Amino acid sequence: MTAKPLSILPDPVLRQVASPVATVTDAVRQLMDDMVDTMREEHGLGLAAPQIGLSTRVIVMDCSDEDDSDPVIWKMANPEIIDASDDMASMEEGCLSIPGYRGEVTRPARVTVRYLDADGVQQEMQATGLLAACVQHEIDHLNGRLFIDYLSRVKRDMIIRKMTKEARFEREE
Ligand code: GNR
Ligand code: NI
Repeated sequence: MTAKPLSILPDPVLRQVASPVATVTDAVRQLMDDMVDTMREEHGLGLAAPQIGLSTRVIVMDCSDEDDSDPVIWKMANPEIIDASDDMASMEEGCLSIPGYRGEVTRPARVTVRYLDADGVQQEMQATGLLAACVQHEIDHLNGRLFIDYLSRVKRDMIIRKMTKEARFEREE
């Protein structure tokens, strides 16, 4: 059990475009497991590697589709959205890297994602509902994008300003 410390806005790692995984090695599997531990400790529905300071294209999720009865742990390397519905859905989102803030985000209601699983085997998943919002939120992290980028400029700038002030305060303490 190795939960890692979270990267918090305005940490620049959250704004970098993460690099693809070349091969799913034991080190990548170890990273996936550490991310699951971190996600659970922080009570998140998902986590992307940049959130623990690593600019690499790995995500994990602990959420299910509306029609899935039992929760599923997803571990993905190099996830890619290969299809998205035209119809959109709105959901109140939060982010472990932006603690204390939430906002309504509108995204495609259904997506198809291609990824490598923990064995390095290429898979495709179809997601709707919370899982669809979650996987898009995590893939955004790999592209340096955060849920606040979907809010109005006023809201986004307010959150960035407050989080930047808080970070400065914590450094000076
Ligand atoms: O815990 C989380 N909740 C959440 C709610 C709606 C849409 C996406 C998410 S993901 C988030 C955890 C997180 O920050 N993942 O990057
Ligand atoms: Ni997040």
